[in-house]
Amino acid sequence: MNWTLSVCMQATEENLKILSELGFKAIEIPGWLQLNPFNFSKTDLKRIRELSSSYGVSIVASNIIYPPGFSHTSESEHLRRRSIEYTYKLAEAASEVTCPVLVWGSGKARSIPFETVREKGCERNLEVLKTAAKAGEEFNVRFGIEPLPKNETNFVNTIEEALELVEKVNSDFVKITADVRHMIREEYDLVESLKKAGGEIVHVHLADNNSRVPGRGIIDFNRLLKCFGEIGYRGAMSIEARLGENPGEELRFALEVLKQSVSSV
Ligand code: LER
Ligand code: MN
Repeated sequence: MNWTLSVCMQATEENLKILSELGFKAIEIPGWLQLNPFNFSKTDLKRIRELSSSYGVSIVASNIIYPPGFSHTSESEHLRRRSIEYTYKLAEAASEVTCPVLVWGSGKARSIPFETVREKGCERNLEVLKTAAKAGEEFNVRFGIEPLPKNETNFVNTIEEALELVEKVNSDFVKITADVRHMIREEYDLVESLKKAGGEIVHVHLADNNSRVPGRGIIDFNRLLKCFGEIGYRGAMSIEARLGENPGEELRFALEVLKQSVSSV
C-alpha cells in the first residue's frame, strides 16, 4: 500500500493493543484530549509518545484539536486570543509527540456567529490560520484545513473554499485534509474535487457514507483509492469512523476492504 493506514482513536493501552495486533503502525489522536497544551506538560506528552511507540504505533495526525467552547470568530476578544494562543502552543505540543499533521476541523470553533459580519468572521479565522502557519513552520507541523458539512460549520464546506483559504494563508504549513465522508455530501463530484485539490492534500480521513468503516456503506473505495493514486497522494489515511461495540472486528473488516481496493487499483 502506498499509504500509511491509521485509525482515529485515543492512544490508550487498550486501543494501541488492538491496533498493533491488527498490524496498524499508526494512530490519529484527539488533540483536545491528548495534546491540549493548556493541560499537558512536556512530561505528559512524552508519556503519550512513549506509550504509542512501545506498541510500534506512531502518531501520524491529530483531529478534534480544539476543546468545546472555543471560538475563533467570537465577538469576545478574550476568546479569540485564547484560540490564537492555543493554536500556537498546540503545534509545539504536536512536535513533542512527533505528530506531523494537525487537522483543522473543529467546525464549531470556526463557525461565524449569527451576529457577526461574515467578512469579520473570515478575517478572524484567517488570523488563527496565520498563527498556525507561523507555528507550523517553527515546529515543523502542518495544519490541514478540513472541509466540513453545513450541519457542522458555516465556514469552509467544500474543497474549493479550502483551496481559496490555503491561497490566502500562503504557507507550506497550512494545507488540506480531505475527509471523504464529508466530501460525498458537499462536493458535486468527489473524484473531480480530489483532483482539483491534488498536491495540496496533506492528510485523509476515511469512513463510509454512514459514518461506519469503509465497506459498511455505499462509497466505492476502489474508485476512490485509484484517484488518490492518480493524484500522487503519499501521506497517511486515517479511518475516522464509528467503531461500535467491537472495534477490533470492524477494523479487521475495514482493513480487508481497503487491501482489496488497493489490489484492484
Ligand atoms: C468531524 O466530522 C470530523 O470529520 C473531524 O475530523 C473534525 O475534526
Ligand atoms: Mn474528519
